Amino acid sequence: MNQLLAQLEQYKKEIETSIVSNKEDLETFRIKYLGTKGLLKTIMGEMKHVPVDQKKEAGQLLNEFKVFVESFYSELSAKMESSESAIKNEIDISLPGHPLPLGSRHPISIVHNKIVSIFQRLGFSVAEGPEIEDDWHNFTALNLPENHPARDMQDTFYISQNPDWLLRTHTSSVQIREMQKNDLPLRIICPGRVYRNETISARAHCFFNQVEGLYIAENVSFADLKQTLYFFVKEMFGEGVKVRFRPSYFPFTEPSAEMDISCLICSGKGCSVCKRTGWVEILGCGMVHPSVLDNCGIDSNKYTGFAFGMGIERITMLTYQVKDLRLFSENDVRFLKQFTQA
Ligand code: 2NL
Repeated sequence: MNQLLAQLEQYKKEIETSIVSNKEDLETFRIKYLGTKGLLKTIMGEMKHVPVDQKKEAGQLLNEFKVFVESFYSELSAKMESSESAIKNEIDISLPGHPLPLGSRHPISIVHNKIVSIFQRLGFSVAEGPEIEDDWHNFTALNLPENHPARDMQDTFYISQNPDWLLRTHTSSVQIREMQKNDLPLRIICPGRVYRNETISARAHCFFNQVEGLYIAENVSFADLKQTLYFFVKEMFGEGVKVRFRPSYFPFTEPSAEMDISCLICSGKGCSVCKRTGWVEILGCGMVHPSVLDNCGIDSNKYTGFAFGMGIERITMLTYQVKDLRLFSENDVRFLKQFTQA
């Protein structure tokens, strides 16, 4: 019986390694193994020499072998059929496929992702909120007085059905909502689209993207603000870039500052991008005004915080030397396909 088993194993190996590459080979295979004088018939004939007490077991083995040979043959012929029909239809299956045209990421998204990942490494989480806001979250809570020009119809898009509703003019309104949750310390960045009623030009648009940041805890100082923004600039623009702070004014911060970096184009020598000053402004920042904290139910005697805000379009224009911000919203693929994730 072991002898029979070994014999069958050897035949199996032989069958499995047989080369069948065309119709003639296939027919030769069939005759050799399955034909009327083929191997299968021959070894089936051997059954009569098997002693009676072993017939059952031998029969089983031979039957398994038969099933193996037959299914091997039908697989081979099926394969042959499909490649035959491919040839008939003149499909050259060895040719490479048609390339799929791939899109590319929008430059604003590339820069947005980079800014977000830098602040995430410093422990900031991303917060989002509504683009349609009420007057309180967008202006009042931020210490913007009743007669402030930003509140003017000229500068802000109001929703005509309800004079209390408007399109947010900054993502500070998201930070106000986060502060109201009163879960301190708070360390967030708020990226998103904002709207202002500006005449569209190479430098201004009625919608653009912003990233604002906010850190509130006990003993947060202006030194923390500077260190955070130094880190951001080094990661965003590289080690060689210089930074300076200038005093400024915002109703929602005190003290307030604007941050400049040395011009990326002329490295400070003076060119048209930096208007020959060697510096370009990239963001506004400051210590959160105590009234803003109080407006959100945060004890301004216990907590302090810093905040900053920057325009993503502006950073993107500096990074890629884009001269006209309208290109970002025109969806011209000739422009868009030039940007690769750095
Ligand atoms: C700019 C100036 C700034 C803030 C944004 C802020 C937010 C809250 C409280 C206090 Cl909730 N401040 N945001 C602070 C200073 C400057 O943005 O020129 N952005 C493009």
